[in-house]
Amino acid sequence: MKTLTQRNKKMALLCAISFLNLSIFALAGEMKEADTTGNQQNRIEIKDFAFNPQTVTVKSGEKITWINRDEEPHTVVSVEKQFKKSTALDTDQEFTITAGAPGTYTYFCSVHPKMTGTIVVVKS
Ligand SMILES: [Cu+2]
Repeated sequence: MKTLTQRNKKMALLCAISFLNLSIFALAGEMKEADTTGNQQNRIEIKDFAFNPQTVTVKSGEKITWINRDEEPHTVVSVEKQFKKSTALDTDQEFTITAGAPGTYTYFCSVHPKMTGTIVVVKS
């Protein structure tokens, strides 16, 4: 009878520990997920001489990041001079801006002017 009680106590302890572990895992998972969605929302990939996605909608004050996945250098230049032009981006190099006032803005690559994209900024 004594051994059985001890065993029960041990089981209860084990249960408590695994429950605690699960909660920590769940919490860490949620935080990680929130992080990645926040970052990837406003990411524009430059690939095969095109901006992907070509149009992004962001809230005023949010960041937008371009990353060059081509072997060729590309730039990001605002037609309306909404933001300072990027340097020539090498492969895997990133360029980040912060969206300003609401409006529709177009940009292009000064090396390949046929490459264009649009940023729609809405109120935050
Ligand atoms: Cu280009």
